[in-house]
Amino acid sequence: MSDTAVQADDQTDAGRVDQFDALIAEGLRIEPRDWMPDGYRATLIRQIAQHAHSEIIGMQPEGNWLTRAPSLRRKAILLAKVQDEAGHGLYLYSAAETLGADRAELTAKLIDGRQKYSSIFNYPTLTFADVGVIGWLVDGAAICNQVPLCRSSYGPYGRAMIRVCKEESFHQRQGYEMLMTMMSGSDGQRDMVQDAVDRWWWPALMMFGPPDDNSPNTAQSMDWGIKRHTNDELRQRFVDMTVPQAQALGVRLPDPQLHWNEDRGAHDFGAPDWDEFFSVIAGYGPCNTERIATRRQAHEDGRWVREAAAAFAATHRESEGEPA
Ligand code: FAQ
Repeated sequence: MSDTAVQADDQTDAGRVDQFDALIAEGLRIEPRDWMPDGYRATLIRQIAQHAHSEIIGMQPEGNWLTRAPSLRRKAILLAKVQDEAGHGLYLYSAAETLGADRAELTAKLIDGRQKYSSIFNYPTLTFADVGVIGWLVDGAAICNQVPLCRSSYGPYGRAMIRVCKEESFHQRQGYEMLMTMMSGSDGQRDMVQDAVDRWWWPALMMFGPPDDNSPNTAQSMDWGIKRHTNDELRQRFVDMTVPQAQALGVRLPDPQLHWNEDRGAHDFGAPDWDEFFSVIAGYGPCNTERIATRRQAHEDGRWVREAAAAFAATHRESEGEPA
């Protein structure tokens, strides 16, 4: 138990709150055994669980192309990337467990539709160019969002994010490199890339969440140091980062309002279709039903593995003389 937690045992509620607030104000980390307000714990469990579910469901759109990758090299890269996403999900479920969440319960909430996962993974991957565009735009947006989360006030979450972000950077580069290759290929390949960019651009902007004036959680999450920037700030950062990359690639971003604003020193850009966003997160996107059905089936198919592992662990404990 940390010193802070030991001290917290002897304190009044007001004293605990003051101590928690002081840690946050000083930019120090909250650790699992430290006292924390119920709302802080619940917010973290919500965000970390949603994030973990996103990584796991996020394996599906690209996983669909593993058997159809155009070369052994592309297949090996994609396999490694999809496996990395599984690893990210597992770190994140572990981080949620440090807050007292039960992993089996989180999975049950995902497959029953009681917890969300990122809207982006409810769109289909129609061609292999989508794999490159997911790496470039989706992993690019994930990096923009997640690098500041490395400084999140909750220790296990921030530390998990450091490794996740390193791997996401590799993912983003492999996507960009694949698109560079396709853009230097045939007209048909260039058209495939442009078509994929046209379909993924707006959903990528939606990954940052609703606009700040319609984001119920942002203000409190920023006060608690869980989030370090608002949704709109990060969306702006992503657009500014991506425009020169699109120019280097030779693709057009599908937004007639997109232009450099000299006064702001940033790009102006159009608004995503927020009705579409809210419909997708309510369960009505193009692939929501399919994604959850696939996850539920995988969970059922893995039941015997979980049962066998639990039985083996119990036998092992018994043979070691530990209570089962
Ligand atoms: N999709 O008040 P806010 C990845 C929900 S990982 C679905 O603004 P908040 C890696 C939100 O939960 C991608 N739901 O909420 C990869 C809240 O729900 P409630 C995932 C969304 O939490 C790449 C409600 O709307 N990344 O891509 C979305 O302050 C390639 C109100 O919103 C993370 O999860 C959305 N886009 O801010 C994997 C990062 N946006 O209250 C495979 C961590 C909002 O009804 C392949 N999360 N909602 O339960 C965050 O930074 C934040 O949670 C936000 C939302 C920014 C996503």
